[in-house]
Amino acid sequence: MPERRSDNARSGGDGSSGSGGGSTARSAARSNGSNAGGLFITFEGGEGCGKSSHMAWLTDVLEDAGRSVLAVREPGSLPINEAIRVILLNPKNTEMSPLTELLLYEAARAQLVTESIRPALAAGRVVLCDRFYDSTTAYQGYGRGLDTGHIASLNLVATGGLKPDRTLVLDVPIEIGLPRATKELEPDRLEQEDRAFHERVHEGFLAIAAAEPERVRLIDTSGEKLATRHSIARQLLDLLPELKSWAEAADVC
Ligand code: ATM
Repeated sequence: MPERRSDNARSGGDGSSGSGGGSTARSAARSNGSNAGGLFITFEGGEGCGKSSHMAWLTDVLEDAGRSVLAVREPGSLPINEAIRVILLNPKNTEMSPLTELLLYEAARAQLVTESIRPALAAGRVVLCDRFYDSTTAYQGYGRGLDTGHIASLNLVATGGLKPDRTLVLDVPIEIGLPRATKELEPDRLEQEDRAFHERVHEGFLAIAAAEPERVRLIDTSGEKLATRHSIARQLLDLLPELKSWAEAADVC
C-alpha cells in the first residue's frame, strides 16, 4: 500500500504522495496520456461545484490502486503562488485591473508548471490540478471580457504548451454553487462579482467543453455526491484503468 497523502492541494506544499522509483516506472508504463509518461488531469467549474472534494476522493482511489499522485491547485500549492493567491482573492483589492489579474494568474501558472507539474509528469506521476488555463479563458475571457485570443497566447507562454490529458468541468447551477461557496467564509474578490459575471463564466465553461469534446468532459453535479463520482470515473476509465475496480465495486460498469 503506498503512503497516504497527508497534505493536499490547499496546503502550500506540493501535495506529493506515493512511493519511489519502482512505482514511478510502473506508473509511466501504464499511462495512456501524452504527457511525458505521466497523466495530467484538471478539474474546472464555477464556485461551489465541489472540485476539491472530488479531487481528494480521486487522489485516495488512485493511491489505493498504487499510483503516485501529485494534487495541486491554481493559484497556489507553492509558497510563491499562495502569496499570489492572497493578492488575487483579497476583497480589499478592488482597484486591481483585469489585465493585472490575468497576468498574476499566468505568473502563478508558469511557476507551478515549471516547479511542480512538469517534473511530476516526467516522473510518470498522475497530476491532478484544481483549475488550470480553462479557468483563465472562462473568468478573465468570458467573465471580464478580455480578448480570448490574447489569453490563449498568454496561456501558451505560461504553460510552455503543456495541455491536460483530460479536463473535467464540474457543472453546477449558479443559484446552488455560489451560496454553497460563500456559506462559511466571507466572499473573496471574485465571488463578490455580480450574478451576470458568474453567468458569463458558466457560459465560458460550456463553450470550452463544446469546443474540445475529446479533452473536456462536462460532469453534472446536481445529483448525489456518489452519482458525480460515478460520472467522473466513467470519464476517466480510458486513461486510468485502475478506476475499473472502483467502478465495479460501485456497480457502475
Ligand atoms: P478556487 O476558489 O476554485 O480555489 O479558485 C480561486 C478563484 O480564482 C476562483 N474564483 N473565485 N472565487 C476562480 C479564480 N480563477 C480565475 O479567475 N482565473 C484563473 O485562471 C484561475 C486559475 C482561477
